[in-house]
Amino acid sequence: MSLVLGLDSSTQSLSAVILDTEKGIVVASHSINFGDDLAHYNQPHGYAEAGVRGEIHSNPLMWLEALDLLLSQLVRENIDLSQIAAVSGSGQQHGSIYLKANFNDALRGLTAQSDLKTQLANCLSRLSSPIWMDSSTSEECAEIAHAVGGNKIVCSKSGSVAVERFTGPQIRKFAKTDPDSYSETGTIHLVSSFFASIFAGKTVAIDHGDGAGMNLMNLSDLDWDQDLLRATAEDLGEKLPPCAPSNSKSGPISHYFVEKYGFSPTCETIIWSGDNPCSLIGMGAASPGKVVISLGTSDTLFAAMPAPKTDPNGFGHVFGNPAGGYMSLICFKNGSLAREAIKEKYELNWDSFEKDALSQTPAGNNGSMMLPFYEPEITPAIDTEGPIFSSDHHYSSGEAVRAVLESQFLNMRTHSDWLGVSPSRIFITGGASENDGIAQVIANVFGVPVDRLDVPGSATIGAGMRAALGLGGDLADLESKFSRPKEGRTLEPDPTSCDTYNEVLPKFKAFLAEQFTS
Ligand code: XUL
Repeated sequence: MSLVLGLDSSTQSLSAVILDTEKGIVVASHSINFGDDLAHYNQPHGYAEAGVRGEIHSNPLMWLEALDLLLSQLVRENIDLSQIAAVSGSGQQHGSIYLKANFNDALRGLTAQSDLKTQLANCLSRLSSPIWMDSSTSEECAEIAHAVGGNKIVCSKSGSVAVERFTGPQIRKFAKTDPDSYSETGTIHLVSSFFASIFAGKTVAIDHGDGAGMNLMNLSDLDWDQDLLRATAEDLGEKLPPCAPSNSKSGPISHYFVEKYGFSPTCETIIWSGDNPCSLIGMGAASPGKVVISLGTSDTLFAAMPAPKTDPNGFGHVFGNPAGGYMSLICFKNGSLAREAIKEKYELNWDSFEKDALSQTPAGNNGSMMLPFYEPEITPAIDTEGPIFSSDHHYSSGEAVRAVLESQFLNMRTHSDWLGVSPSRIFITGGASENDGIAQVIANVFGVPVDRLDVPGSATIGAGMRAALGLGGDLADLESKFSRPKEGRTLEPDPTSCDTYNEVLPKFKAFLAEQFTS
């Protein structure tokens, strides 16, 4: 059998691809959009902004219902799941699910006569899951850092300073604000290890890629750090699954999926990883040398690293590379959030965003800039009331579109300097990467050619490739089949625009710095 299934549970959707690893083709792909397909959860973008301190949570039952819906739709489309040899997946990073001690028994006792949501609802010790967009834990970050002797130590141990969206500070806040439910919690899972456990029918490990996004794992031995555990919450070590390499097998698929959807009982499950680590694999960037920009709900810039190197400014992160070694990652919260806000405000669609708006204005936008921070930004950490424009004249649609894109990528260039890599090409992925106008601004701001992959959804493809790697597949072979740049779609930088951006960069940095001093 040469078929593998890769899933991606992201902020707004749950997606699947089936890869034929011998022929090198994508056999099937399918996606459930939480807002459109599961509108009854009232989370149109996959989360609710409920709290007073910037809390952003999702309903884990919605994720479970999405999984049953996705698989039943694949079966309805006559996709034969019995031919799948292995399954793995990718999850939005940092999000956490809190489960009572009955979770394992409930997984073992699942029956195909009912669904996951109904059978697992009673296992939740916390009804909602904080996700990566939640920025409500500044207090807890400060407490964790103080307890271990400062953020320098948190960073040297875990690869990141204490970060609001990371799972450790989120767990601390839960333990402080709802101690009874915290003590009722038997296991805390990441989105990735939660889904992986459901497929395996038992609690499985957290991989080194996603585990590093918790402020709890020590990068030197890739295991939970006792000081960080103690600084975070009582008895935390007992509530976390073990850490394990990303290609670990977790046994044959749960009988639930065999009986309900026709999977083979010999189908192997491989533990899941985070969406960015999976994307690193999908983009063919697992070995140092390639820089990837992913344009999603958040924008991220990441690259494989031979040895961990931490960001002196505290914004970047070091995660485990699913292929072994490390990866760096910088996350910008206002990615598609900001692009969509401008698109809506000027009543554009993606075509007119590029053709009628962006093309009306020159590189550098005649000096009109903006800080496109519709939500509190994390790189740099700035809690604005909304976007800030450098000029108070009314921005035309062309000026606004150019301002949002230029500022996003100038901000990215500014905050990726510490990596010390001068890429000779940049590989881009994510929904917005299909837009040539956006891709061309990246090529011009960074001054290098920009390539895109032949297949959409690098995290989902990467998850499928990881399923194959877990079965002993060869990374170079898989990359040659699934991580090829799309032919004829390379965008070359325009030298005049590159010169303009080199001149604009110090002005953008000064504009950004003003916000911290005003
Ligand atoms: C990475 C991060 C986001 C999420 C989005 O640190 O917070 O990219 O992984 O799914």
